[in-house]
Amino acid sequence: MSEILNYSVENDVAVATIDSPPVNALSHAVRSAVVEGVTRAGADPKAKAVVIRCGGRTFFAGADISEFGKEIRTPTLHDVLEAIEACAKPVVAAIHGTALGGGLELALCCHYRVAVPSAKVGLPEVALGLLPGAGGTQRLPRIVGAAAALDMITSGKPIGAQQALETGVVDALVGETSLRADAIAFAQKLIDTKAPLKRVRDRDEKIKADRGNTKLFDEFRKAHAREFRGFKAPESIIKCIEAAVNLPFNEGMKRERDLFLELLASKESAAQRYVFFAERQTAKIPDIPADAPVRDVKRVGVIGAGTMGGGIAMNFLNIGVPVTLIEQNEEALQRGVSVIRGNYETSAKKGKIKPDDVEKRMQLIAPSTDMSALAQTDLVIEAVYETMSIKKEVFGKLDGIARKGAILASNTSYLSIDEIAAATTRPEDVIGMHFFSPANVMPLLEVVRGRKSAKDAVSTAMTLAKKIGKTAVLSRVGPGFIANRVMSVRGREANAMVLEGVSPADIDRVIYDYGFAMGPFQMMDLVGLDVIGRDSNVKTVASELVRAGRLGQKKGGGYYDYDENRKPTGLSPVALKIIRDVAAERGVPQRRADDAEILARLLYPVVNEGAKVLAEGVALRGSDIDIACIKGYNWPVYRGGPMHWADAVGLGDIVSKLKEFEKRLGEAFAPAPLLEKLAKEGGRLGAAQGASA
Ligand code: 3H9
Repeated sequence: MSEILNYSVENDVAVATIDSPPVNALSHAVRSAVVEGVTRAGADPKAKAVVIRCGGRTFFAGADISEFGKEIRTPTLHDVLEAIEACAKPVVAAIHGTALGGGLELALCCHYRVAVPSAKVGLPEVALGLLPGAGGTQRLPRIVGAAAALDMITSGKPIGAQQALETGVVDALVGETSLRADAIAFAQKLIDTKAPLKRVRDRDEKIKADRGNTKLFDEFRKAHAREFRGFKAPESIIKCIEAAVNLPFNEGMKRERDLFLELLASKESAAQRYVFFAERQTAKIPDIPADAPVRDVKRVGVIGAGTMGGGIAMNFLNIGVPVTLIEQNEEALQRGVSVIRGNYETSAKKGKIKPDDVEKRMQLIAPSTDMSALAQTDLVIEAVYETMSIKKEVFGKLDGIARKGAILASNTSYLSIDEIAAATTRPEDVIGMHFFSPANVMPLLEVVRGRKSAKDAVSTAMTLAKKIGKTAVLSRVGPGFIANRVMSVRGREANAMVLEGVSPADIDRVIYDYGFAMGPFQMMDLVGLDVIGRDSNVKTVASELVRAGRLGQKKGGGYYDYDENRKPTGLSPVALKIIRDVAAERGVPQRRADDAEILARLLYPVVNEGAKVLAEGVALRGSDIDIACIKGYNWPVYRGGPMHWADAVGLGDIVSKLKEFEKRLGEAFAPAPLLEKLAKEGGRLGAAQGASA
């Protein structure tokens, strides 16, 4: 018998329990164990019904993603599902944790499903650039109808057990702590009442009404066009659900199979599967084990109640952690507090939080203009002006106030944590916690480990990040850390190209077509040109635009002109003249660039900078750089981030193009030694490790 299968019979009910940590993914071993359990129960004269359940923290979490792209050994998932559906005795799925993807598809092949109230079920394949390829697109619509299936499968969002019960995805909810016994009792009742073997494939009452209804699908496509842009899987999912509604079951299954295989072979899915594992890697720090001790953080202090500080504070208020919020004067403090309130009120209006959550969260703020109020906090995050002397002063003061063992974090986006730490007598307690704007929304947190940062200070920040719903990426000290550093070269090249005569609109279009939400000039107009060029004394296009009263969308337009609804009406002739004037003054040679050239010029230097960040040991691994760019800069996830994308393009091609740029434009383009080395050896940036710091 399979080692991961536990088989027993109780009161006429066979119970097949599969236990394959951590999440019972349907690997070859798990598939074999399920088939063995069902086959044995089918042939067992003592068993009149079968319960399939899992040990550990969850029901099957889906197909084993690490097997994709390799040869799939039999029994395949389809073999497993056939064995279950064809079983002559009623089969009951007993669900706890999350029944996801192939896990839910397996449950949908059982004749009945029961779940504990805390369980969740869903088909999240879309997040991997895939579609449910084991009948999910054909069976789910037969239970919930086409419209609900479209929502569930294209969003990938799981639903709770109660909703699953209401929609008929599960047949009954059972006791939270008595799943096994209750599932057996449920199966016994099926035996006693001679209940039929219900097969989802035979049902059509929920899809009949939509047969031939093309409007439903066309409207769905239209409503989600923006959200689905660039992704392949959502359209394939829609086609499968159309097939479920309009074709006989077996033909629908064939359609699903064909489209699944097409997606599986796509670059987009390869990138999204890479991201799935890369995201989980970021939490792993070679010299700090996952179960390393963390410090207790019951109250957080935030210094600075501006946009950044306020956003940072909200992260903690959202999870019920009280925040002491510090500002220099009462007016700034009150302004900061009322911005937070305004944000919560907007969320409540939109139904994102409950109305009484606004007060609950606001009451967790202790505003103060006196830094000594920070004596009660366990973690202080400083978010003041980005000047080293100011930071040092703040940390020096904090050193005299904070309790022993409190973590002192800076939200600096490019200054040295080591230098800041040196302003205290406890550099081991000092780290960087770099949030991305807006800090309450963007999912990235760069945790910066200084030379002297204590391991438990680092692990506390990594753990806290997860609690506030962020993905933490660990960075060593270095200018701009990871995401800002690698992405800043894209901005540098965009500005340079514009001076060479390339239209900002062409640059924005190329970047948009690549998959970013907007191009760099659209972004600058949105953020405000006064904000972007604030610290610069150099005459730039941005500084001249500001001088001409063009601050961006908010005032006068920027690179683009805008109508009264802030819709762009085209590139501004004023901006174009400023560009020409600055270029002439600097004597910049004019050249043309096609779309491929624009893309290479903007993004190959990002790849190159990533290789430098790795070689310097600032990032732990290439995949961390990808996650930082995806989570911090909305790099399109289906490209996999700059490192994975570069691997897909071919490192050799990137090196030769960079050399061409180097010859033409200077040594800033010289390929990083690590990039050249990997290109020569056939290595991959996405799999590369950072130098040990
Ligand atoms: C599918 O089903 C296709 C079918 O339709 C058709 C096939 C023909 N495979 O997330 P965690 C690993 S596609 C392999 O930290 P949590 C994960 O890498 C699949 N490995 O835990 C990690 O490893 P490590 C559709 C998997 O408690 C460890 O398990 N299903 C898989 O925070 C713990 O994971 C999905 O997309 C997998 N399927 O969350 C569900 N899942 O420790 C994907 C996890 O070495 N999984 N691992 O880093 C999840 O969403 C979460 O893991 C889950 C648990 C919610 C289950």
